[in-house]
Amino acid sequence: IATIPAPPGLPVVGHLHQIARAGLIGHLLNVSRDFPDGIFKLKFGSRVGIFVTSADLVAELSDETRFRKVPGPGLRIVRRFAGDGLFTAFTEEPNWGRAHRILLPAFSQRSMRGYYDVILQVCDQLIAKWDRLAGTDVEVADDMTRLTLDSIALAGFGHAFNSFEKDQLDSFLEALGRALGESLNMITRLPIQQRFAKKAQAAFDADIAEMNTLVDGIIADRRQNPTDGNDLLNLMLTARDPESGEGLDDLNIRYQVLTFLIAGHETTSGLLTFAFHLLLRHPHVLAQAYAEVDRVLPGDTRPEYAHVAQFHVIERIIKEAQRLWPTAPAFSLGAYEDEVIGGKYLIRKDRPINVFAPGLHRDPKVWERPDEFDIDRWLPEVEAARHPHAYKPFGNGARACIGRQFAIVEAKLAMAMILQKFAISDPVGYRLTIKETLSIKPDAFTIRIAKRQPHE
Ligand code: MNH
Repeated sequence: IATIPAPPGLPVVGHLHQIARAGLIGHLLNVSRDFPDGIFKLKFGSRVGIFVTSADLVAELSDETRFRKVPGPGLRIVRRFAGDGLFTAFTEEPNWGRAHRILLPAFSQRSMRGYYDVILQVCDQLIAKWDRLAGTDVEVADDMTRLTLDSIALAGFGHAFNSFEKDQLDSFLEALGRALGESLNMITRLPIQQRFAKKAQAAFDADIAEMNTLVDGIIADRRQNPTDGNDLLNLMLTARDPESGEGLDDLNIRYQVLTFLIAGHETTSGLLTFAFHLLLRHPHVLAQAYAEVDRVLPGDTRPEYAHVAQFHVIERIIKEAQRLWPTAPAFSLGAYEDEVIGGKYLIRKDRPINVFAPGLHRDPKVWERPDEFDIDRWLPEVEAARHPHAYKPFGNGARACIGRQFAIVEAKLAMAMILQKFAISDPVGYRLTIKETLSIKPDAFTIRIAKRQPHE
């Protein structure tokens, strides 16, 4: 049995003081480069976090007979507002299996076809806004957030945020942003600091109350104005678990609605923002994307659902963006019993151990030139030959992302529609800095947009 290696740190705070500078994700990425075996631990005050970045070790952790998702410290704080909703539930909690079985039909191929028209409608609003702004610089993450929040709210719950009609982002997003930021603060604060953070605690409670007010309004509205069809909210309100015969209780429905409003927009908007950043850094790939869009959607062709499957270059761009900058950068697993991984590292039963995706996605034993943006890694024959556990942007197994099809369709459609209509450029030469909540996105990234001329 070997001890899990750690970088040098200070006795009381451990490695906390080193984190502030590069941000948690940047710090973990830096540290992971010093541990080519792909496992290390860091001390956050009194707590120890174990991080895994080797594809071989992740293959073991992905064995669902030995390990399952166990929410780590961050998600345990998010449980204060998302409770036992799908994302933050422990795998053994009855409401996880119940909600999983009830909501899975909402992500079938047939349902996706239905959501397509809603997503298209919201993409139209983005395009209309950018048409008005043509010739100026736009804040990419903000408009991607408007797009993804509005589409999950409309497709899942029939709720119209109408974010593109407003200059300010919805106040729900501000409450959420502060609550997620505070969740992150809480896990990197020492217990003594936490006791003195009374103001932050009060603000956290107020932000949760504001989010609940919105969610309760959405639920009450549907109860008063029932609709046909099996969108997410109708399934939550009426469907029964085929296994137990039970439906979801009112508190759990509140948790699920909030969970989908959060999980359904944060990561997809970050993905699109990273993808545009990477495209502007790699003009030859951007040119390939334009060529594909002009081939699949010549002139003013209106995109249809069947077109989405034809965007192969865009799909590879999205996959490669998710490799370098997976917007849900970590997930945690726990062993059912004490386990040894890699033949020598003891993993204690139920103790959360983190898969750090930006590190895994650059495991030097799997990925050549790991820091390089290269969409040809996703040519079918190249992808087929790859280590099966080297890429986990959507998590693993039964607890993997339930919304991944929704996210991919939305990201592909949005990127195609933007490239069909606009020439994009980066006149300031943006240098990537990452904004971390629990997900990651490029901070303060703007691009210049111009209407494309017919012959361009
Ligand atoms: Mn999503 C779980 C990443 C888009 C709803 N999602 C996960 C997990 C990852 C993830 C990783 C597993 C987390 C863990 O193991 O702790 N999700 C993404 C990314 C995108 C994304 C990178 C976009 C890109 N997710 C979406 C969308 C929706 C959604 C869109 C909803 C429409 N995700 C969820 C839900 C879960 C989840 C719900 C929890 C599933 C479960 O545990 O049953």
